[in-house]
Amino acid sequence: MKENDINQPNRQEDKQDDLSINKSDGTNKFLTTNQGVKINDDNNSLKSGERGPSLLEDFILREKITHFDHERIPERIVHARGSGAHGFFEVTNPIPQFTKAAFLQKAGQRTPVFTRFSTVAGSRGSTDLARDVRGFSVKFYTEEGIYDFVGNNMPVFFIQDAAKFPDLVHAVKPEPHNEIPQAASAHDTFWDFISLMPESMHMIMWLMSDRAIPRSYRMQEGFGVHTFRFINAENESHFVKIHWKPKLGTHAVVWDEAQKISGNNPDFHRQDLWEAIEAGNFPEWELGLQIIPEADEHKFDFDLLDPTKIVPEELVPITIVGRMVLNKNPGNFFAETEQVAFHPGHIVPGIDFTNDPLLQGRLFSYTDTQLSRLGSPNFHEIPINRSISPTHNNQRDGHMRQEINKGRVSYHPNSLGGGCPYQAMIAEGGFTSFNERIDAHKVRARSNSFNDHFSQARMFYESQTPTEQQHMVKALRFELGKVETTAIRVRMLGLLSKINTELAEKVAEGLGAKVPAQPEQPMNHGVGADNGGGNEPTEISKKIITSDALSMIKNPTVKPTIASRKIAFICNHGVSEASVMKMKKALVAEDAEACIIGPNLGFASTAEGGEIAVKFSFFTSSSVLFDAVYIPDGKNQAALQSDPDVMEFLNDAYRHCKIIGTDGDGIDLLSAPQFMAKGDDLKDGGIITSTHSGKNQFETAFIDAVKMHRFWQREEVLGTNK
Ligand code: HDE
Repeated sequence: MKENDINQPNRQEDKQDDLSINKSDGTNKFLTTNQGVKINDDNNSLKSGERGPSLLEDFILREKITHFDHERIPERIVHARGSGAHGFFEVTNPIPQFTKAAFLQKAGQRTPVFTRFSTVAGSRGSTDLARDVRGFSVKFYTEEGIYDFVGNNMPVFFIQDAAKFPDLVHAVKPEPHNEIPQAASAHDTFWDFISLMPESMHMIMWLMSDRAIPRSYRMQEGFGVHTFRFINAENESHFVKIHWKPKLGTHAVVWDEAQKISGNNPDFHRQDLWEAIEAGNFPEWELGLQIIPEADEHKFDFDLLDPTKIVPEELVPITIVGRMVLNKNPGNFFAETEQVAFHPGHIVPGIDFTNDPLLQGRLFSYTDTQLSRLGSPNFHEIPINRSISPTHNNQRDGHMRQEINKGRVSYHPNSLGGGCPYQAMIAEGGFTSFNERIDAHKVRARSNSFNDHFSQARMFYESQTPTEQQHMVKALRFELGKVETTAIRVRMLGLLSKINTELAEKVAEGLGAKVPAQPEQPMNHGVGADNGGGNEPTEISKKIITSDALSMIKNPTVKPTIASRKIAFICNHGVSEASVMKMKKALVAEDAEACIIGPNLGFASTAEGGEIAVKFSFFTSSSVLFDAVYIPDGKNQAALQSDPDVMEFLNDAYRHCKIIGTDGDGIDLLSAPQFMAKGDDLKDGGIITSTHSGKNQFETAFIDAVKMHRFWQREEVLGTNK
């Protein structure tokens, strides 16, 4: 292991080399016990006679079964379901003026990372497509030790104080008496809690938006949520909000689609991440920072320490400082993705905390949880968690200790060990906390500056396009529609009316309920029994603005790309090979994937007398697993109308506002009235045909349409926007 030297940044290979120490491969090796004894018969236990009882002395059987019995560890209390990948972070715009963190000093400098994405509420085996927040954690193996970014795909949180976290999680998890429902917030206990927690309203707006059902882990943003501090070499502090911006843009599926994906492929996001990396479509994000001088701390009409607030990008623009590329799948899910242990308290010199009371509580929780999950204070020695800059200290022993510390000295100060390991001066990289002045009474209370719970919730809702707003209305109708207790629904309608009356009215209409004239005052909310102070909502701030960055459709970072998108080619026997190949070539040139679907697996015969390989059949596949549909030319294409699986495929694609392209006679498959108004009049501009687009530009017209992700105007035709 090399000495940690900030002039010698770690390379991605350094962590891979470090992991390789623990890798094992049984190829061309004898089967052995854990004690290294070669096994002669792994199929039969030792018995007293061929038909007799097994013998206790069978150490091979005992070892194998015992190990198996203990294979499982407790899943994460939250974020149990996740997927991870290796990669690197590269500085594009060094910021030594803001931080002395060694890994952010030089353009082109790379740091190995391991990144894990997750849902929050569901168990390890639950669906990827739950309506939920997504965790976004990045372990940076820097030359100064581990820095963990432990964020979410939404920039705010449900609660303002760590004391409420166990309550929040108890409320959202399956109800304790019957453990129903799995990976879903649509149930009474969650909305009971939320309806009594006005501070959660901003987060609820995000959770009810399509951000909660991403198209892919690769197409979601990441946010640090809390305000952090960056400290430079002069010990000056700046407040920082941390963002990850996906290179592929931020995209979601629609709720009906999400539910169907959960049935068709509950591993949809996990598989998407895995396959993209295997195919060389390496997911990439830009790291952006909103940097706020210390002197501007009180400049905003919200508190920078309040994790239910964002700093609108219009007020403080984002500075891009680097990029993260994920380019290597884990070799072993358990060893890497399951055993990785993130902690917002893993920081390096140049990064520090603020007094956000949610963050402060997290600083306790993450080590504590690893003790029960991974079972020992030595979890930092597990290969995926191991720092690749050297570690030396006087901590000793404990369960499963791997390190063999030399010598008789395990204390500091010492003379017998020459004073080693010695403390580092600041100039030598020694960590010091930011020297913040604190002069206060000890109180169990919350600052009044945390009291405005509705302005930013309203800003979020009013920044969305009508399509996105309608999706939120429907999400709320769905979620509250699953709530059985009427009083909870009504209480929620009261809170929604404080965000936007039209929103509340529309949700109420779907629920067959009335918005209460006077929203119910939440019980015991944030107020201690005696102090009378606390956190009652105040009047809404006057300075409401809208922010395009909050909408996924208007977002200025929308990227015009179809890279890695999966396009379903609907092919009957007799399909035109020329029509298939021309579109396939155009898509591959854009790094998209042409997925041939046919009546049966294997091959489809072509009009030209040849065959094309068929990877999916209409029976094994479903439209929700693809981004768009292409129907190539071919005399027999229309005959597929008699196949209910094909029609379900097309109806779903149409309903989910996907782009459908047809070449030549392919359009005949769409002759049903749900696609065509009359004759050859198309129902909408999301159907791109070779005749309408002009033969030469057809492929380009189709690709440009797919770049829009979805043809949302179709919802008006369908009436699904009601
Ligand atoms: Fe976490 N959170 N959290 N959290 N969190 C955990 O740590 C906790 C919060 C986040 O991929 C746990 O190792 C408390 C906010 C992610 O392994 C646990 C509070 C944000 C992950 C824990 C919060 C997060 C976790 C469970 C409120 C976004 C998955 C297993 C005070 C900024 C990390 C574990 C991974 C995991 C506690 C709130 C993000 C129990 C007490 C806010 C991405 O320690």
